[in-house]
Amino acid sequence: HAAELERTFIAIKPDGVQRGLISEIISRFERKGFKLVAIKIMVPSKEFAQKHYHDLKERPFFNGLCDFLSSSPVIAMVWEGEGVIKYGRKLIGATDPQKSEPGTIRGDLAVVVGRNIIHGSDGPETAKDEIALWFTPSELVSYTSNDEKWIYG
Ligand code: DGT
Ligand code: DGI
Repeated sequence: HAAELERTFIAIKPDGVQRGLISEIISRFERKGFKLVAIKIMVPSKEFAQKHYHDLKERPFFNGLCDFLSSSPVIAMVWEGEGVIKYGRKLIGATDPQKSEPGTIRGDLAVVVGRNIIHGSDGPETAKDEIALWFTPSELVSYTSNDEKWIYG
């Protein structure tokens, strides 16, 4: 059984990188059984951040949010696996860390909504758009991992 080719965009935001949480966050996706198919570190420009968050452009915190995302390095990733879009959001937890359950990334590692350390696509359409915004097709690496038969049976 080959894993369905579902992919999601995950970013560790400047606060997560600066706080030394890169390996902690990657571990949680890795140990679950999801597969990393693209990764890079970059400082997005403000214009790029505005594109990423275009859905929020009417919100009062849009400008501060885009300034923040472009203020320091971000780890951009694509993760693959069955149900990874929806379950990735579950691993991440609620947008507001005050409301995220313990055991989730934001619940365990963040305190306020403006510094919630991680982004994850919220559905199949945004996953497709965000992957296309952050990565070129050749940066996405398709491969079989040895564990797959033990993860999927
Ligand atoms: P910073 O340091 O860039 O995070 O800036 P802050 O801490 O002043 O606030 P930020 O960036 O989260 O939000 C920018 C502005 O938007 C800030 O003046 C407060 C306002 N704001 C944030 N969230 C909300 C909200 O949910 N409703 C309203 N009405 N205003 C909000
Ligand atoms: O997909 P999420 O990151 O969970 O949530 P979202 O797409 O609704 O919002 C994107 C980011 O915007 C979120 O990670 C943090 C920020 N944000 C959302 N709601 C608020 C907010 N920031 C502030 N300051 N106030 C908010 O109410």
